Amino acid sequence: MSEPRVRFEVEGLVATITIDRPQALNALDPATISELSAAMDQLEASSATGAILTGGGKAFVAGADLKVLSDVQTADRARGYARQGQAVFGKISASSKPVIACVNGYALGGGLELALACHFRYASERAKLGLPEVTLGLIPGYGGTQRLSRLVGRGIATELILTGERINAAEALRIGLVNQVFADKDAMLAAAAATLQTIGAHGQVAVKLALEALERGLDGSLEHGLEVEADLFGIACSTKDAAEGIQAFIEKRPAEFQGK
Ligand code: DAK
Repeated sequence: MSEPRVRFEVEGLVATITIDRPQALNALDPATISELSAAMDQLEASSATGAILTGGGKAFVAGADLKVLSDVQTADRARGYARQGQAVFGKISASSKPVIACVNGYALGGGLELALACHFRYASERAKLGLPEVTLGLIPGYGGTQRLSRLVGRGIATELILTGERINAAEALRIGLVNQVFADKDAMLAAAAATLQTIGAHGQVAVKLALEALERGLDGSLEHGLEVEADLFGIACSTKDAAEGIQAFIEKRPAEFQGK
């Protein structure tokens, strides 16, 4: 049996998913993508309330596995490969538990697209991010054209996609591609774990509904988004957690949420 390419670990409320194929800078081959899919299923089933997604060794993910892609010669097979990745990345972005990408090094092509599928991103100062597909005669195939432009705006996304240039962590922070930058990987992982602990202490039904509102509401008109938000707000208001949260505020005590 081959070595696992993705590790899934849980400590307290926080799961860590590590893409661990350092000899190929964690490039995404079909086996890695399917292990990533299984790790997301483990996250949903686990007691963890959120996950860190990071890379083993010096890279986050240096892209789709170009050695595998070099064998994908027909449009149909390429499309199948794209759909496999898109399905797993979609699973991450639609996850009911927050996933923070911790970008510890190269996040190129499919690697940046993977980080974009996460709910938000932290970076270490060593991070290098870019979508170099056009330099290979390709275009992003795992959602990069769509998710990057929705996150940083069409103009900046177009420039990054058409030039294929890599940007550093400071520039990624400036354009809003990552939320925070840390001196090194350990500091980044500790901060991400602390963020997930903070989120994990809140009412988990509310966290799930907020993620759902963001996921379902942002893709259409503002009117559509507001309708989605109102529907989910209605559900949140009728939970025991909401009753407890409001009562705890009135009684000036910490809330004891039960996730119901
Ligand atoms: N695929 C396969 N192997 C890779 C790889 C990749 N993306 N990136 C690195 N490696 C391997 C290298 O081949 C090398 O293996 P050996 O030669 O030692 O066997 C090992 O990892 C270490 O890499 P380097 O020796 O090159 O390390 P350096 O530190 O010198 O350079 C680098 C790091 C990240 C600058 C360099 O490795 C590099 O330029 N890597 C390629 C980056 C890249 O262009 N990535 C692809 C982006 S395009 C699609 C779906 C998605 C996509 C396309 C189509 N369809 C559904 C059809 C997405 C495409 C992309 O991701």
